[in-house]
Amino acid sequence: MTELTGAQAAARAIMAENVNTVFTLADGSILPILDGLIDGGVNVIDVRHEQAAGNAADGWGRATCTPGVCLVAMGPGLVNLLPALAQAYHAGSPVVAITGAAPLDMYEMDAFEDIDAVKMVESYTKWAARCRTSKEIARYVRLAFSHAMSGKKGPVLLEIPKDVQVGTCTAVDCSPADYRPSAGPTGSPSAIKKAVDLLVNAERPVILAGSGVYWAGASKELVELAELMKTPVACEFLGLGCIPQSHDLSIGNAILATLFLRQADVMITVGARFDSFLGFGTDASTYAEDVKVVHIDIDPSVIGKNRPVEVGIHGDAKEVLASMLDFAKTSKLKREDTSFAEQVRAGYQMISEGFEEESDSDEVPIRPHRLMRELREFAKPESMFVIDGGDTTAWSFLYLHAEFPGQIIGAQGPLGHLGAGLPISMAAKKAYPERDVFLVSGDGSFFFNGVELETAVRLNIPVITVVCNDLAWGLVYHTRKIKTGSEELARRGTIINEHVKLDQFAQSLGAYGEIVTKPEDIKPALQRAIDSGKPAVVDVRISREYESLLSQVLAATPEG
Ligand SMILES: Cc1ncc(C[n+]2csc(CCOP(=O)(O)OP(=O)(O)O)c2C)c(N)n1
Ligand SMILES: [Mg+2]
Repeated sequence: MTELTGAQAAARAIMAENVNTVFTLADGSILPILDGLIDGGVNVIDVRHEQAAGNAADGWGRATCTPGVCLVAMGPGLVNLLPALAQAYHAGSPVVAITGAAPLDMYEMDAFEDIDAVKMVESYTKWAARCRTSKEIARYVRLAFSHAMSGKKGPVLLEIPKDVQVGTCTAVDCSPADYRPSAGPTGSPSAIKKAVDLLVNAERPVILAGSGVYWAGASKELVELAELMKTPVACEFLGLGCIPQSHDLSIGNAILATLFLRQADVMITVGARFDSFLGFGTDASTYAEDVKVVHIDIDPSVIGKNRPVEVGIHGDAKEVLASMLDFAKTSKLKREDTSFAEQVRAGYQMISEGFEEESDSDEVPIRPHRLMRELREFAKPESMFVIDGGDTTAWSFLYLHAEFPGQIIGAQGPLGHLGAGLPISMAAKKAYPERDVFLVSGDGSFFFNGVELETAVRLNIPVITVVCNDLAWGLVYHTRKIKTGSEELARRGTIINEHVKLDQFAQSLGAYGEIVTKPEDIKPALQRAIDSGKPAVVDVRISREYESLLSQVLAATPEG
């Protein structure tokens, strides 16, 4: 048997998970593991802030549906990681975070930089543990990956004290197939039958597909079921693109689709939570009072949580949708009536055309609608978009289209935490180097992690950042303006220094940078950014005149 250090055993167990890229901000407390990974040929992306390491690991998880790994310094490094763990936790993204700790015999002795890591991350991880002996390390690493990937995915933390890393053990190699289930829960057959019966007998059915469809890789089953049952599909978060937006049965983003949800008599909600974006499932302006809801989710705790359901199915979206299809096909059940689907799609197209008209503007400063359209027209079919910001997110979801799963990643996810855009884009570009990856970011959001351009330049990760620059925390500004009618009040705490030049900021870090002020210059500037072969920032100056739909919705809520 081969004798190894604990750190080498950790590296081997991580590599056994097919991890080829990790994100880190290192110190001595984790360097032995990093050494093991580097010696094993793993790509190490070393960033400028631990939050970015965590956000990038989350981005890797979201872009690839495989675990994103980050290693951060003990104590203060882990403190900086916390927002990224919270973000990944809400997004259900599989992040395996590893940190060091003071030697075990200094435990609770006020060792320098030592904190109670497990306790600190408890609320924002699915699982967190300290590994106490070198021989247990590989087992703990496997446990960490299993927890991150099982059921509803999410972040985990493994703390490995330095003496445990440098101690020795013997190698016991396993592959994930040895310790992970090959499929998720399938859902109860009687519930599946009930769900299909409801769907087939519905007059106005709608499917609401959330991130759970994406995580389960269930896009094919979703589209097939929708086609068999002539049922329109609205998507939210990572569900977007699980049915191509150009498909005749797509009615786009769930938030816009609320207009159509109201007409539904049966709603199949799969892999989505009835949270505030979905009016908690009860909002009278969004849902008919007597709509029958089938709720399918990998997390049984969300079923029936905010609204009663007709049928609740605990299961993996792919397994359940496949079983629904099987049952429908073997029982020769399908819907023939296409009239509701056609009517709803026509309504969706009419709304979309309205937005297109609004983007037909030569105004300077550039109208945000126009910027979004230019960007959509410029991008290639396989390009990916990562979106970060307030109004910027709202405009992006209106104008950018997802034709495949994961084409648009909303960096904030359900937590709404701004600033993860650049690290997530870097991870997406590392995962798909052949694709153009555009970060579409608000100016405010870009500032949180903009310094990671240094990482992108140093490690040659040519992400193209398009800053929708209104020199403001635009969403906060607009919401206040709508609420108070006062420009003076709206400006309080929301305006950014007009001397800011993000082209120069980018250039100072070795990236390509340009400022664009006229709409006709957007596409040529994007082309120059790509041709530079470098990470790039195209700082597009947009008008602050226009209120996004999101600001209007928020202004009507008490918390807005
Ligand atoms: C980390 C974090 N801090 C604050 C907020 C509150 N917030 C939501 S939207 C927004 C403004 C975003 O400004 P910007 O990125 O410039 O995008 P814009 O709305 O101008 O398009 C703020 C501050 C948040 N969601 N996350
Ligand atoms: Mg802004």
